[in-house]
Amino acid sequence: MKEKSNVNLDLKIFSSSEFLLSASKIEEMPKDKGVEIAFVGRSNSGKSSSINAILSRKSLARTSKTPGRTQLINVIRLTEHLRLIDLPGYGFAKVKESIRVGWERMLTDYFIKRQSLKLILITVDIRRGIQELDQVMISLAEENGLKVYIVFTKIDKVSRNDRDKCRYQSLSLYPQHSIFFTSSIKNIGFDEVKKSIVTDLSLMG
Ligand SMILES: Nc1nc2c(ncn2[C@@H]2O[C@H](COP(=O)(O)OP(=O)(O)OP(=O)(O)O)[C@@H](O)[C@H]2O)c(=O)[nH]1
Ligand SMILES: [Mg+2]
Repeated sequence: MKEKSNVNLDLKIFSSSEFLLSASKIEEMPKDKGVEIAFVGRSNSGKSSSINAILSRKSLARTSKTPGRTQLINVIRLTEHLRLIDLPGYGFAKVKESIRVGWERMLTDYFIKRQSLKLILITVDIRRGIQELDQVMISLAEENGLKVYIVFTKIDKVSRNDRDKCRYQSLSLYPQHSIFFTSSIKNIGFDEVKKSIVTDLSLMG
């Protein structure tokens, strides 16, 4: 069992945030205390944009049109006990094999070893749906006792029908996990994400 942590909780936790550091490996991260919430997902799936939307910041987490931009673990501090983590994306084909394997190993290591990690938000570009690597990550999270949110991004790009297809895919694969439909461009869906985070953190004690 991962240890419990004290976090003072309401929606105000999202109102003041600061960029803490970028780490190239887990050893460079802050002390493994308190609670971490990590954003994982394919390159370009909208992790950094989702973090900015949740924090109502324009560019605290750096976004990019070039997939694979976030190559470091970016750590954002919300409170003394609570951090958001912007992880490098996986599945970017154009990255050198050796680098890609290194990142994937680092992600695996982080999931397994990090005591403060309690919740992961998997961002899924709604135009792509949940793919094999996403499923690998979700399984890894489950095996390590982490709570999982499936966050579909870029819903401004698809019809309601396409959105429903993803809902069914998600419900049939993962009926146990919460799903969210978001657009950072139109600022849709993030209030629900924030409320769930607050509720789940409260339940963790
Ligand atoms: N239309 C639309 N575009 C979005 C949305 N969210 C992100 N994008 C765009 O998608 C691209 C990638 O967004 P990022 O937030 O940088 O994605 P990321 O997952 O952090 O990418 P990496 O760090 O490279 O893994 C950028 O061009 C964003 O502007 C959205 O809700 N709607
Ligand atoms: Mg990013």
